Amino acid sequence: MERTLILVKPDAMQRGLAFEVLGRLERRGLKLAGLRLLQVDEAMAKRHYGEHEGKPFFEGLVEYITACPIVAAVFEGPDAVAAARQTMGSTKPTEAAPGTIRGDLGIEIGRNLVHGSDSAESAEREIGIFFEGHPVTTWERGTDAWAFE
Ligand code: IDP
Ligand code: MG
Repeated sequence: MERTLILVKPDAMQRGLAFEVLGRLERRGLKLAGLRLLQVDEAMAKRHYGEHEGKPFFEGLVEYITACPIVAAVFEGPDAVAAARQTMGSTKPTEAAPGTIRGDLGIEIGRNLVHGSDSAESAEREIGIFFEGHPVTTWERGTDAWAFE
């Protein structure tokens, strides 16, 4: 089963939207496999967002993601990466479809509420960063056969 790493970013935390974000992904049918509340430090932020180092928004991005505690979650399911990103909507909230997290709840690209891994490989790398030393649990959900064919 594919896994994806979701972060409830500081703007969503500050706006009281943590469970709104997680709930939409859970209602989609994705299965929660890991959950943490944590403060991201600069080193962790730079490790996670390494691919964006050198871009004009990088420093602001590090400041943003380290601004307050965040929730990190692992969700599991068939096509979990694509399903989560579809539910999140496009990176730029004004281009995200209505009905998506970013399209319904965000306006600015630098305050887009949620992170979701962009591939299964990225997900495994990111789970390694955010769940190092913490359990990620695969479990049988009684309703799995009704969410997953
Ligand atoms: P993604 O989060 O949809 O995968 P990425 O291109 O990987 O989008 O960018 C990572 C994050 O960096 C975005 O979610 C957003 O918070 C921030 N970001 C990307 N582009 C910009 C920008 O042009 N200005 C400000 N922040 C940006
Ligand atoms: Mg990305």
